[in-house]
Amino acid sequence: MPTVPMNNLVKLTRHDDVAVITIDNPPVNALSPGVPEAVAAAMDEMNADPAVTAAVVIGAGRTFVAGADIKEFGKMTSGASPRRTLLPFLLGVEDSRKPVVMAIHGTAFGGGLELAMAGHYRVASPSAQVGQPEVRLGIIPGAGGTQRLPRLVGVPKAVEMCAQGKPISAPDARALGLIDRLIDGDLLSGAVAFAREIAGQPAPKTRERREKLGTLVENAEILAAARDSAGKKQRGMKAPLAAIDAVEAALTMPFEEGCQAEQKLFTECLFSDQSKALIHIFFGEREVAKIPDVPKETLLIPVNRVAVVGSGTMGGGIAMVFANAGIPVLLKDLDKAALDLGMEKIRKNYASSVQRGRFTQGFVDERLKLITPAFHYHAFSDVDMVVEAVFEGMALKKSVFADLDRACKPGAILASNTSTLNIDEIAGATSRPAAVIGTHFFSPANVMRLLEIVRGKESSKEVIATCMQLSKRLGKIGVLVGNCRGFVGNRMFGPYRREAQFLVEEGADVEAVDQALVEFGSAMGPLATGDLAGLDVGWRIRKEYRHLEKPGVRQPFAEDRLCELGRYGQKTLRGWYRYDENRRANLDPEVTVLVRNWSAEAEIAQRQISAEEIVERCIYALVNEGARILGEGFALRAVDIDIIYLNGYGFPAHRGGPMWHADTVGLPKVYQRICEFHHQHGELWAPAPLLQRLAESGKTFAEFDQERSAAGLLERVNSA
Ligand code: 3H9
Repeated sequence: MPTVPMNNLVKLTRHDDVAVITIDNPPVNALSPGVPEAVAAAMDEMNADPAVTAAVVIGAGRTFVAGADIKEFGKMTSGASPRRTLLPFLLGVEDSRKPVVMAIHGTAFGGGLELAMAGHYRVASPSAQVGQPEVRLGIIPGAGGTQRLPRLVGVPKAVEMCAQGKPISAPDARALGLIDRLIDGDLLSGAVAFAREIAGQPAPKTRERREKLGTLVENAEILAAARDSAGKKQRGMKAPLAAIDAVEAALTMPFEEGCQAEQKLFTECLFSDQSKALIHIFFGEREVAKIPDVPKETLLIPVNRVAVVGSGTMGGGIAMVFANAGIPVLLKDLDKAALDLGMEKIRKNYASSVQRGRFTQGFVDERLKLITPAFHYHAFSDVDMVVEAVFEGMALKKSVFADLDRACKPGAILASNTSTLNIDEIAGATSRPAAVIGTHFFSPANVMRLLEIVRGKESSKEVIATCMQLSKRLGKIGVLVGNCRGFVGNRMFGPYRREAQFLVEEGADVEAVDQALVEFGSAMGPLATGDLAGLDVGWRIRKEYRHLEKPGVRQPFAEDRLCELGRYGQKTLRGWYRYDENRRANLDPEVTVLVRNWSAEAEIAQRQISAEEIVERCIYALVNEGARILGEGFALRAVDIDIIYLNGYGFPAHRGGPMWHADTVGLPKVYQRICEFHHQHGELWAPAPLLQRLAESGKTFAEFDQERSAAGLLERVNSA
């Protein structure tokens, strides 16, 4: 079996009469520069070799080709490298005189699936996945995917896959005709055997097939429904609509023209701010896992059994998160009544997941078996980790941690779900502060992807590394943050919601404030969010910390006053809005009158406020506090803040997070507006020193991250 390396990324091997072309570009065999060229050269060589009857293309390592090289896109849009098109390369593959079998394991995503579809046959391991996830990067398939996929699976499925970006399993792809055969066992031998079976037969070219396409009229309803759904579910995003337009082109144009139409749409998307933002998020989600002083090799603590203290909404949700990941969990509360209530809520939650088709009844039954109620700490002696989720109060948390210190085995991780309290003070209640860490889940814990991992002064590297790794196992995205009040997410959320209240107190309508932020792309407006979370939560915290407020500095009052009237939000069916029994929000004219009266008493001048100002006031409040947090070292990188806001606070992904958004607007402009707000509204708007420094030196937050990372200046996050 002679092997000829085409270059260091691709090799050609002969298995008797079958040529095997192996792409070896770790970690995911992306189509980086050099790969297409070498595959094309290998293809020429095997076509010229009379002893070869067919070829197999396969990926080395853990996957087939997971797509084009995403790193190249940034270089192309910044002009650092020329734009490369893969179309001619794929036409060449399809025009091979000898049949080409694509052998898929792991993932054939994006350009990977486009390559596979240019082959004449596709075989796959049953565990493989295929998809066109480009819309998640703000682009569309750009190498003929929108033209070849509908030819293989029909327009309805192609539209769904290209516009929503969700992958499908190999067995589903087999059922759709996208995969020709599933191969159990060794993929390469199965693919070579398959190649021998089809050798000598006419090789079908995907681009020449039309039998599944149908006509524009036949597909009109599907296309209209897809556009409608994209408008609602991917609100504000351009790529899904472009993907639908491109698939439509497959119906109205010959293949080559369809590809040109796709290219045009692809390029428009690639050069858009949305795509730059989403690519920033793609790399950001991987970057946050990298903690400079906690190397990859750090020993992990095995977590096979856990306990959760407190069976309220958060505790119950956290228990479900562990159970969903297959980890047995003890759920502790003070007495049977509290636990029964907690377990009942968990059952209800699961039942509604079954109803919505998210889980099967069988899955839920298994998960429920993993949750064991407990009344005493003595059941905790063999757990590897405890997450405390009791009521938010320092005295109570300290007493729980003192109990945990007595009950848990040495080496167990003691985590607190506190959202505001000082993790070092909590750790001080134990004899093992190195084992103590914050794991701040977001509500509802079983749904929200974010996990803020709060590093205490003494949290050990093993405990940090384990929690970061555990977040993945739990289906969460873990971001390490420093120990300051509110940590990163909630510390920024304070000024954001403060501004929303100020705006209403200055004359903006409640609905106008929420609507402006929804138009900006947020999942929900800030006032409606307050109603959902419960206005009383912030009210209680503000009462506790009132002594810390600086005299003479303006504070919002509207929510405190609403709470005084018993308007806590959705839970009392009254808050900023009035709610019906199905918790549907309606405007409440009473609130408008109340706020107008309170503002008159406080002598706050009323004025018309534009949607633009509403967005600037709320979003720049986030940016300014984010810059302060970054400057103080409580977040490692600006991108960490972006990832927190996207996954925990419904910030629109296509704007890349608050810090990236500020970069996109331009820091000098953001800084100037903040200075104006400072002048108009006082000290709360004092610009963060880091923001001022970057704006004045013409730098961005992204450059700040890059420069510090390159200079090895990323340090551990601070602990107050
Ligand atoms: C496209 O194909 C457009 C086409 O239409 C052609 C147009 C002309 N490029 O996620 P992981 C890196 S667009 C470069 O942790 P996992 C990643 O950054 C593309 N790098 O592993 C990470 O680096 P690091 C369409 C990539 O096992 C490392 O690989 N394709 C790429 O959890 C490991 O990644 C996609 O959108 C890439 N394409 O998941 C697929 N992919 O170690 C995107 C990954 O330095 N990729 N890296 O942090 C994925 O969804 C996942 O990476 C995958 C593996 C499921 C493949």
